[in-house]
Formats: sequence, structure tokens, C-alpha cells
Amino acid sequence: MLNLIPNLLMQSSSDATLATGQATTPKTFWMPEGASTISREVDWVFNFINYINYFFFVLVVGIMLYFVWKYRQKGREVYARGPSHNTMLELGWTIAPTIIVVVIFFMGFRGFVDMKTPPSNSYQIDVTASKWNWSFKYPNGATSNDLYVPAGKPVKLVMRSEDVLHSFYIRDFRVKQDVVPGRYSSLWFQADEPTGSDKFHWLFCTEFCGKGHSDMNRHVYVLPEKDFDDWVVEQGRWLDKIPAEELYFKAGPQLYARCASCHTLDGKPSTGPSWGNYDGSGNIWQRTDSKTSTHKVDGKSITDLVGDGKAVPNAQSYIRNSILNPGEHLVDGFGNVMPTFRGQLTDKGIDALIGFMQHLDEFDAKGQWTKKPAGTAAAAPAAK
Ligand code: HEC
Ligand SMILES: [Cu+2]
Repeated sequence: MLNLIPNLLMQSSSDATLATGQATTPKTFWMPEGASTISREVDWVFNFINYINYFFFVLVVGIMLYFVWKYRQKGREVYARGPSHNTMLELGWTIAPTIIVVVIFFMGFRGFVDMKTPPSNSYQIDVTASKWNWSFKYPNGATSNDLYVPAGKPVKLVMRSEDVLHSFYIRDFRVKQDVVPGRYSSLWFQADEPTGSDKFHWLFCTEFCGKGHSDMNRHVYVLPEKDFDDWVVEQGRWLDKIPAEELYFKAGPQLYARCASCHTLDGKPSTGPSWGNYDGSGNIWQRTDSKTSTHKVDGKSITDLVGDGKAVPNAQSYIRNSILNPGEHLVDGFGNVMPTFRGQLTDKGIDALIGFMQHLDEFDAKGQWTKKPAGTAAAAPAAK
């Protein structure tokens, strides 16, 4: 019963920052310790409803038992009929519950709106659910099977399913959301208290999704922001395991996926210039590497910019610079809207993308590698 009191106090000062080592809400008979900022609101409504239930359970059952005892038949006497109406009583048992239910609605609604509105500075992690796995993808391209999040920062998950309905649930954070094939759903939370890497919160799939459903339990690690940054960089080094000569076809398509929303391969410009031949000057590699290119950058021919003794020594440097400082030189006809990939792509990632551009003829219009590795080196790439 006493649990309600600390929760009430916390609710009233919900913006107060927590001292370290303190859970957001205490463990109760029904709930594990709360560990996210939303758990105060959720637990408060939960406890509120729960204590109302206890109260009325005791009241109703108590009165019932009392009446059973009081009006028991004592002899053979027959009682007269009791009262059939009591206006005050009836008004009371209509109005009081209505008020309680409206209060519950507004408290629940407030929490719901909070849960549905991720702060704009949220750290985004992409989640893919499949039979029977969770995959988490971080902004630098790193992926993991357990979830790692920075402490003290709002985290937004954008989730999709590859096959059937799954449901994402972290009970300690009091967050739960269906993951539906064919659409994106999202969810956010903020956990202020780091777990370290030896403790964790449980993540469950709570939608029965086939025989491996129970294999979808994962760990959620909350790391201090600094440790998290180090972890995500380290985790992002997936590229390091790929040998240099396989880089362009093993890593290229994956990395290109992050450019595909603006750069097509089929020659049709979209937000950015197509990497295919869109202006008669060849594909992205040919037009930057050629000494006779008619490609226009900053209102001039790219040959005035790129080459021995020019501002940019070679095509590789031009492409690298376009990725790290996209606003510095602008392709004619396009606005300065490309985001910088500084800090998101390593040198090896940029190498992979340059290699991808140099071998564009080996990829289909979606960026899938169509060539088999051995024995085809002799065939000259068809001119496009
Ligand atoms: C939001 C859209 C957008 C995304 C995403 C994007 N770019 Fe761009 N990119 C542009 C636009 C617009 C231009 C033309 C203006 C300019 O030069 O900055 C451009 C230009 C370029 C150029 C120069 C092209 C040329 O023909 O001279 C390169 C190289 C480039 N982008 C590489 C990339 C790579 C690599 C990625 C992914 C890692 C990427 N871009 C992601 C919008 C985008
Ligand atoms: Cu599932």
C-alpha cells in the first residue's frame, strides 16, 4: 500500500533529475523496478487504478459479507420488501465512478501523448524484427543483436518487421509497441541510469510469432554516454574485417543504401545527381576522373577543379570531399542539401564507396552486385 506514496511524490516533481544509483520507480509486487523516465507516469496510473480496485474490492466484499451476516434468516419469519429507490445513493454511485474514470482517462492520455512524442534531439536506432531475431542499426552503420543505448539521452527506435507481427517490450522501461510488417512503428524512452556492461534490462517479443518466439529475448545495456560513443564506433568497425579487394562489392551496396534516397544509379537525377550518366558526361566515376568531362560543378567544368596541380588533385579526393564537405563544391542544378557523412563513414567506408563507383557496371540499378568474382576480369566493362 505504501508504494503509492513515493510514486505520488515523484510524479509531482517529475522533472527532478535522479541521483545516481536510484531506480526511477520502486519494485512492487506487480512491476519490476522502473528504469526509464516514463516509468513514473506509467506506474503512477497503474498504481492509482490498482489501489482504487483494492479499495472497492474491500468495500464491496466487506459490505456483502456484512449483509450476508446481518440479513441471514434467523427463524421462520418472512421479511417485508426493502426500499426500491434511493436517489442520493444512485447519484452517488454514478457520479463518483464517472469522475474517477475521467481522471484515469486524462492521466492515461497524458502519459500516452508523452510516449508518442519523441523529443526532437532523440538518438535514432533502427530496429528490424524477424523470425526470430532483433537487429539494431545505429547511425554510423554499426549493427548489433542486443540493444545498446546511451544513458541520459532520449532514444527513438524506428521499427519494422520482415515477416510477421512482433511486439517490442522492455518491461523495466514500461514501453511496448507492435512491430508490423509493411509499416514503420516507433517508440522512445530515456534511461538515465547506466546498467554497465555486466547488468542489463530484458527485452522481449510479446507477440506470439511462431515456434522461435521465445528466442526473441535480448539484453538492453545502458552505457554512460562516453562509453556508448566508444562502443558504437568500435561496433561500427565491421568494415575492418573485409579484405580491401572485396570491399567494393561486400560493403559498397550496404553503404550505398544510405545514399540511395538522393542518388540513383539509373541516370535519373532525384534530390542529388544520379551516379549513372545523367548529363552526358558518364557515370559518377567516369565524369570525375576524365580529362575531357563536361560535368559542371560550381558553374564551371569539373576539369577546372580536379586534376594535377588543380584545387583537388584527383577524382578520389573530389568524391571524398563531396562526402565530408558536401557544401564546398556544388554540382550545377542541385541545392546544398546533402548532409555531411563526417563521423559516420570511416576512411575504409569511403574507399568502399569509391570502389563501388568505379565498378558501377557490375551493379544493377538497385545497387546489387551482379557479377561473380573469379575469371571475369578479362571482360572489359561495357561503355555506358
Ligand atoms: C539528402 C540527399 C543526399 C544524400 C542522402 C546524399 N547525397 Fe550526395 N549529393 C546530394 C546533392 C543534392 C548533391 C549535389 C550538390 C552537391 O554537390 O553537394 C550531391 C552530390 C554528391 C556528390 C558529387 C556528385 C557529382 O556528380 O559531382 C557525391 C560524390 C556524393 N553526393 C556522394 C554521396 C554519398 C557517397 C552519399 C551517401 C554516403 C550521398 N552522397 C548521400 C544529395 C545527397
Ligand atoms: Cu517475435
